[in-house]
Amino acid sequence: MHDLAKHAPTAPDWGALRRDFPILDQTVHGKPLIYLDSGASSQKPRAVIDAISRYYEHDHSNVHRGIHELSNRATAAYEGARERTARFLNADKPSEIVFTRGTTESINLVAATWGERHVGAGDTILLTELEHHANLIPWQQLARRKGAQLLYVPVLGDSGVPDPAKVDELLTPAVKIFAFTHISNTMGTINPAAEWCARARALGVATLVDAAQSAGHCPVDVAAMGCDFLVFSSHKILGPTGIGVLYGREERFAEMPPYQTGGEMIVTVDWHDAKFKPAPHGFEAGTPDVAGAVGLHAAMDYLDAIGRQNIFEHDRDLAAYAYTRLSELGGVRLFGPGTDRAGLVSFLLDDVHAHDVVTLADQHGIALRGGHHCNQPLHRKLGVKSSARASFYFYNTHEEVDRLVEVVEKVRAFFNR
Ligand code: C6P
Repeated sequence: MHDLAKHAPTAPDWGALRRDFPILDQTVHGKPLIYLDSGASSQKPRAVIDAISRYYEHDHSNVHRGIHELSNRATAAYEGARERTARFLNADKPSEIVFTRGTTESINLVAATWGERHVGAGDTILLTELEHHANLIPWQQLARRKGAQLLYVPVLGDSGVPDPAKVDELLTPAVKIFAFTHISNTMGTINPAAEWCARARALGVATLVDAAQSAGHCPVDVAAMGCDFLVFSSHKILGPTGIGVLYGREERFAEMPPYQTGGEMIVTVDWHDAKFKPAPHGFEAGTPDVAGAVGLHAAMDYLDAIGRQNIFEHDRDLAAYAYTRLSELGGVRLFGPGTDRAGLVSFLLDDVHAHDVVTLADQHGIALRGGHHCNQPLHRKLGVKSSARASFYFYNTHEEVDRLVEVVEKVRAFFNR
């Protein structure tokens, strides 16, 4: 299926790594905090927090504008983060990395520029039923503007696996772009990104991979994957909020008109016309989030020092354990693949609203997410309004999963009184 199941060479000291996260050392409602909501946003290690403080204490200025020392330092820090991101993704060049506000803005940028230019009336945009609203609504809006059609690879019920036969059927030369999530934020499905990109490429179809749930949790190599675009958010990979990444293959960026216009993205400006810079700066109008880039750089260094393959194995192991333990309780409906899943588990208790599960878990210090997780059509297809989700990172432990299972049992007992 996917190519991520290789074995990690050395096991990191997970307990020591956990102590790098100051926020985890606290009680909530009188109970030790158990943070199982990293799919929404990860916590930050001291190395990231310190890198941002250091930048503001010593190096901050605006970038690309000044010739003074601080501006030069800020520019070096910002461009250094771009170079680091290119290495993080194994991109060919730093110029293939554009900084945005996050996954959502990255996808909107591609839909509004590449999509505006390349998608026309009668064309097809192919998505899967797993897509987060961020990888659905921008395409919906584009399709509406252009008179294009949206098609979805259906998922096979609660398994959360996109139907392989339908991928064969729907991925045709009529498709302009196939935009899909690498890891589903509700189901934990790991899609075969390299395989799908190769098939799309052979048909001349562009690809966009939503790596919001994968970039910080497993190796992501755009060269091996063969995608045209790949997007993710810093805040889900230990970095700060407010910054994200758009990887674009050089030749794709070259065929895109500007997105936002204004300062820093121009070569020359006249009263009635302007000439624009190429990527990456041509897609980064205005003052960028320099401190965010510094924090993201530190996060990528931290993750790669642990090894993303190690993290992948760790999170998968926890999710598999949680899935098994929860499935042993009666009356729990579990979503997503039974095996071969990423580090999150969504579930529902018979006759108990997900919000009640999450609220009661919170009383025990456990942070879960409850709701539709920005996957409303998917939940509707499953015949439910919402689900509860536990999402794991390398700072979580088996003991925390045991505690979650105990609390879910308590919730069930409470509602069955
Ligand atoms: N999912 C979750 O709890 P932003 O908000 O731009 O950083 O990321 C959007 C996004 C896009 N794609 C996927 C697969 C995602 O999981 C997310 C964010 C969070 O599941 C918040 S809804």
